[in-house]
Amino acid sequence: MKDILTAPFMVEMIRTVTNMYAHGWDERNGGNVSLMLDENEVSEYLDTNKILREISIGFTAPKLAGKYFLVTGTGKYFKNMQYDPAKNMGLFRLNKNGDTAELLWGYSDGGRFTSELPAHLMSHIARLEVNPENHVVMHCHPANLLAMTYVHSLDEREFTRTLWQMCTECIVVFPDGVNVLPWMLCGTNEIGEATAAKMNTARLVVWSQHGIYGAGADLDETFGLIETAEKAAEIYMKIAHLPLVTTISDEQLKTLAAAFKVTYREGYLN
Ligand code: 2HA
Ligand code: ZN
Repeated sequence: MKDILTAPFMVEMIRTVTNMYAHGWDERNGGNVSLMLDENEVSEYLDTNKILREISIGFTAPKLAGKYFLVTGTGKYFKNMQYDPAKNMGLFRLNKNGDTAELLWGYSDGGRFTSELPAHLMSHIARLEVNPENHVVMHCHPANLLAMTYVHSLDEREFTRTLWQMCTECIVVFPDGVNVLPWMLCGTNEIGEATAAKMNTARLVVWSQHGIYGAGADLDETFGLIETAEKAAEIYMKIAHLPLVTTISDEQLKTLAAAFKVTYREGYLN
């Protein structure tokens, strides 16, 4: 068996959460990431018959039965991930019933997966229906997106239009827009179900006064989605209190969508 710490998926995961921390998106134990893996990727590094522990997930996800996931740990700090990956993350397979995590590696101090596992796995299911290549769900607390949920309408069309108007490339990066949940209690199956329902129509879901969820084919794409939305929110927070003299018009947004051949969210432009 090869050393799992040299696996490309492991190296990329550690680099990504370290970078998320460096961006200020993941204070203390804030944020969580899940990466779906193929059995043949995992079996180069781990004996997939050697289950270390079984951990109930508290709901059932039969559509993900038998799937492998690398998931950040509950209460763990992204700041520390690179120094002790086996303590701060775990790799598990969901059992045949889709209700138990079969731990194959990690959570070495007796820990377990993020408290937001319902939102992660339910979002994986929702995104896989739209894009069979989806592998990543990412949650974090970027300051400007969060700030925006205190001063901007939470209407999804309005929220999306504002972000599209803040940087020219936003409509190209997230033509599907940003969906928005009102404040809800985190760490529950209810917020997981609500997030997954929002993931049917967009890869970004804002949790008002809390943070954001992103989904994508790989870690780079998902990071880039959140990074772009957060940059737009930063521009908004810099200008929202100033007189608006110029913006990107709906005609210009349509020109961008046509030039970059993206299908923008229906009905979101006038
Ligand atoms: O504690 O971000 O939403 C990690 C979180 C919970
Ligand atoms: Zn959070």
